[in-house]
Amino acid sequence: MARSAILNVMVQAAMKAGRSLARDFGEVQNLQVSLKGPGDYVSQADRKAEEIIYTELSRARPGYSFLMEERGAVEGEDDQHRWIVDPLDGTTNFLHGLPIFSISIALERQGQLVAGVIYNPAMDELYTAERGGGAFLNDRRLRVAARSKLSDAVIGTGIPHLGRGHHGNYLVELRNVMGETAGVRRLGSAALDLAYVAAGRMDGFWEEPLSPWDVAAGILMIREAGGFVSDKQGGNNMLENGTIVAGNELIHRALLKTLKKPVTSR
Ligand code: 2AM
Ligand code: CA
Repeated sequence: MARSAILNVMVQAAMKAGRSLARDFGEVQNLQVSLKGPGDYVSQADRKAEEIIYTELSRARPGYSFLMEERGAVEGEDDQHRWIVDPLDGTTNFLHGLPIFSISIALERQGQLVAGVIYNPAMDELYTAERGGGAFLNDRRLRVAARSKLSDAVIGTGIPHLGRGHHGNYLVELRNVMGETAGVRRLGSAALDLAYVAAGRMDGFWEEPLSPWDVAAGILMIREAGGFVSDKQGGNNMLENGTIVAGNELIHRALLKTLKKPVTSR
């Protein structure tokens, strides 16, 4: 599989930051982190990874703009290009020694997503996609799952937690989805969830509220794997309104419909 120069830059940045995260994750797992400061330790790991990505990307493409989870928006001279970066998606998992976390890097050109990388350093799984060039897990071409019925589908989601999201509304959605599907999974890294939908490991996904860096690379990944992604209204404003629904064409449509239902009695 031949990668473009720009995708290679993104892969190098993700792998380098991934090595740093993997080292820090080892410390968390070995309980070297004092009980008092695991949160601080993880924030440091997060910031270190972001610094590596920022340095690598700005060295390779000086002037491109950034939107990063920790640093926020950094305007470059080149406003046609913007990196959208989450240096550690799945922070809670990382903190708890659960090896389900990822680095997500997307590139926008004139407002359009053109390249994406999602890397899970704990499993050494590298997902890449380029607009028009398909999506890959390491060297293997990806295709979304072909299941056509919601009743056969495994659907990923994110459950809102303390201080975040509308818990009552979410429970109505969950109740409806759990009643119509083969199972619901909650992994804790939205970027990785979307990569799993692209890889056909899960048939669909929905979550809110999410930030642009959680989903930018995953949106391209799924579309390049032949899948469908929209916001909860069925529009294309996932980065703006923070809602996302994904799957193959049929599952995506069915999921959108199920999420709009009022509470069912069953
Ligand atoms: P994080 O690990 O980078 O915080 C889990 O359901 C998903 O939601 C993860 O991708 C997580 O990203 C993201 N998330 C956690 N808190 C969030 C917040 N306050 N706003 C948006 N996304 C959040
Ligand atoms: Ca995130």
